[in-house]
Amino acid sequence: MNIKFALAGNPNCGKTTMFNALTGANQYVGNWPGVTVEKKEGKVKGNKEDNITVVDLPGIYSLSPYTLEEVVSRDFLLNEDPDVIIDLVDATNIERNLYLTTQLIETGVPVVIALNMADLIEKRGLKIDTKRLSMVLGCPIIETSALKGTGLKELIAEAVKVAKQGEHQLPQSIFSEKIEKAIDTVVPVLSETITANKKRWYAVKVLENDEKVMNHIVLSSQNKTTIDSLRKELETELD
Ligand SMILES: Nc1nc2c(ncn2[C@@H]2O[C@H](COP(=O)(O)OP(=O)(O)OP(=O)(O)O)[C@@H](O)[C@H]2O)c(=O)[nH]1
Ligand SMILES: [Mg+2]
Repeated sequence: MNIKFALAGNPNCGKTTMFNALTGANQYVGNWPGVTVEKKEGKVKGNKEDNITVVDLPGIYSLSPYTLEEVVSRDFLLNEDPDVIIDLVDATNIERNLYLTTQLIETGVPVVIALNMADLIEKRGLKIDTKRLSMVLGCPIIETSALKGTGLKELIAEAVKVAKQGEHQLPQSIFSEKIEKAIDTVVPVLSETITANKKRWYAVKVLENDEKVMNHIVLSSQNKTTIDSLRKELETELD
């Protein structure tokens, strides 16, 4: 089976180290279309059964489209249909890293978390309750050390399993009842060209009046009015 992984995570969490460990010399370096942000793509070595491509996304703190790196990452995740996002989380900086994780989960692309720098956690005598964290976030977590090469086999096996499952759990309802209701109103007016698993993400962005998303979406004047009044209602709720 042809499988595509996207490696995403904060700057300095170990993506390139992981990318090199997964691909060996089997990699190609170029630029993302139209921008001078480096794009690294390679084939996962040692997996004979499947043809796995892995893409090293630029390091980002969020998916808000303010920096070039964020735009590149967001466009890739939404338009190029990776089968799985491998989200590298620096286990020594877990709180800051999980902010991006929640945004990645919301894209509707299945996420497998690589809890990286596990060697440092062990050295410090700490233990992270990955079982509980995995339950809360609704995605598998594998402890890894990209530097020492540990956990990589398990990570690939888990990500392949998720890719082969095809369908997956949609992002859960996480907002207040009122916001969730607004999302439910927006989802059906979104075009059929947006795949079902990504509709929730687009609906949230429509409600946020995200400029890049609004430029992509065609709405009837009636739907525009409905969405405008939903936004106004939510503004008062969030004030
Ligand atoms: N101890 C330890 N160090 C690691 C691990 N993974 C990566 N590092 C180190 O962390 C530093 C950053 O690693 P990179 O792979 O360059 O991180 P990156 O995510 O590609 O960074 P950007 O491309 O800048 O976003 C390097 O010094 C690595 O050697 C790990 O599992 N354990
Ligand atoms: Mg890097």
